[in-house]
Amino acid sequence: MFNLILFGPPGSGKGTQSEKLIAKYGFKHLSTGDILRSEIANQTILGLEAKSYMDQGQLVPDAVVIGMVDAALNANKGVNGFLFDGFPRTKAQAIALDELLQTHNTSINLVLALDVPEDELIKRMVHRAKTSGRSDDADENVQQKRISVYKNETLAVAEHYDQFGKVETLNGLGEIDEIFSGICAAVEAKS
Ligand code: B4P
Repeated sequence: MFNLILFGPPGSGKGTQSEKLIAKYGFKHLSTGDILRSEIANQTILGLEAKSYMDQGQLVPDAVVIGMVDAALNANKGVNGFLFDGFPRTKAQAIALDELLQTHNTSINLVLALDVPEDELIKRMVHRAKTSGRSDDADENVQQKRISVYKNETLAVAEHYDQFGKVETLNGLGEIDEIFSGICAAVEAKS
């Protein structure tokens, strides 16, 4: 089993590259952002609570997200590996993920960190807002908030895995296919 975390700031291309990785390697995709958006679309209680955080560019509380991931791991026993996209986003989530994976007798093999400059992140979110209908992409203050949350809370996730030598940083600027080739090389070097 090979478990991969795709890591990076909002708009760095995690979702974009995840789709390509799944098509090539058959990972089970676990995107907390996608699960939360589906809860919002279905107007569940969880979705309504999550929306208030997401619309402000804040993180949804750890306990909510960890519970979702726990449920997804239990519902997908026997897969060849998970691709975690947008999770973990705090050190507490990283520690919880390690513990959950341990109960499934597995662990994280690789954390791939996409490095993209801030001005490009904003450009991509503004562009995505035109087609995604995502309320968290449309507002400049919310975009800035998401980037500052990333710096203050999410960067600690890379530090957490770096102590175990599991982090590879890749340039996330450039052609999507070129970035994908670098990602594949890193995955294959570790598998
Ligand atoms: P996410 O759904 O995880 O989304 P993201 O970080 O904004 O985007 P991603 O990096 O996937 O970018 P994409 O490929 O789409 O999070 C949304 C919100 O959900 C969070 O703010 C938070 O509130 C909540 N949430 C999610 N997980 C959580 C957790 N674990 N804990 C707490 N809260 C959580 O790329 C962006 C755009 O760039 C696209 O339009 C794409 O086409 C374009 N693009 C991609 N690669 C490109 C390239 N190489 N060149 C040019 N454009 C590119």
